Amino acid sequence: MVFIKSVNAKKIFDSRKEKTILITIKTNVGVFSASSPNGKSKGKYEALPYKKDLDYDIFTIKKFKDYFSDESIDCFDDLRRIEDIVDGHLGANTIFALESATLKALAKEKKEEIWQLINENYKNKNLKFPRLVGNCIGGGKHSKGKKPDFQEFLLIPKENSIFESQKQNKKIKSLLYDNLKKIDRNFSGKKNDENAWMTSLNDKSVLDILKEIVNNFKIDLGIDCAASTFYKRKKYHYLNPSINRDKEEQFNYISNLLRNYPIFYIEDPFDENDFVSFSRLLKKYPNRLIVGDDLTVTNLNRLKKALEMKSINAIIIKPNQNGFLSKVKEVCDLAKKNNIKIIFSHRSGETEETILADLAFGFQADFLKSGISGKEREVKIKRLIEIEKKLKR
Ligand code: 2PG
Ligand code: MG
Repeated sequence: MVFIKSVNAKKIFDSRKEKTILITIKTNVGVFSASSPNGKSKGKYEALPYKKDLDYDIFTIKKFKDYFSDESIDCFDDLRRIEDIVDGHLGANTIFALESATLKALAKEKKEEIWQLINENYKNKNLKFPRLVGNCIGGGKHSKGKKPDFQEFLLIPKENSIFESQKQNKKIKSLLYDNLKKIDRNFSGKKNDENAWMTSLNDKSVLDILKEIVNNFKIDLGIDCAASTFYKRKKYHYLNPSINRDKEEQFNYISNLLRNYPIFYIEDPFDENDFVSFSRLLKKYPNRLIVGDDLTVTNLNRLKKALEMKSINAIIIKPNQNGFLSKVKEVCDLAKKNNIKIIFSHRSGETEETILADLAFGFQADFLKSGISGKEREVKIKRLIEIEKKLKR
């Protein structure tokens, strides 16, 4: 049983040097901290990170100290007791960090790993590891200058272990450095918010390079278009000023890309309100992963709508898009019941928090999207490798 005796909160900086929250709780089993990341290409329907702002949440959470200490937490579902106290008073980043710190305390008290707390039924089952999804080249809101319109070009290794998958992703990422150097006259070796290469090439030229990679390595290819970030006034505004696509033109453009390139995974190809275009695409390409992120924002009602409309066959789970881990669980459960693949994901502004790996494994996600390099991304992958090693022993 865990009792929270006191709670403290402070500002720390994420990988983009933006402020975020770190929460520290004192409990009967020790002191535990956890932090939350920050997104940049945020979905319109995400929960707000803070009730008013970060300072307000830091001030407010301390006031709940005496209420927390009345509650005992003995299993994952008991997190609801904390949620009942903070609901309506704090933002999603604050709640996620608080619940994460509480899970760390509970793991310690039970002498278990965090992932083992998530679903008791998984304990004796044949557990699978998520496949890595690593951002190798980036554009959109995460990059600067002349750049691809799409936000992320993703490598998804087919290796059998996380260790080998990460090795593969690193190898290909450094190979891409050489390729970009040859092809992109403006390439200077700079990295973007998620430590992916910044290039002045356009989307198709990047895909041409990656097509070769897919031919030569055991790897699948993905893209995150983050299309809501450039959809305004009923048009998709591409960086080339002569290209503005309306809904139908965007649908045809994306369809052609899927026809001409070996794209296994495509995230947010359309605006976050356009469930219809998503479902048209899924109908046309049922064997590709049509992934909702800004569309579904780790929200049960948005997922229900996507299911009704048959818009997606895969969903991004970002715990801080929601905040409440009990609700994250509901979203995962409903997705699984409907054969929707689950991708746990980092944010573009990350901290050195590793709990994402435990959550991904605990919820038996199909994929973990956590970049390729940069310490904030690598600690999560290393944590997954650690779990892998422990289970093999
Ligand atoms: C995304 C994410 C993470 P952000 O769109 O999938 O890669 O970006 O955290 O900026 O929302
Ligand atoms: Mg996304």
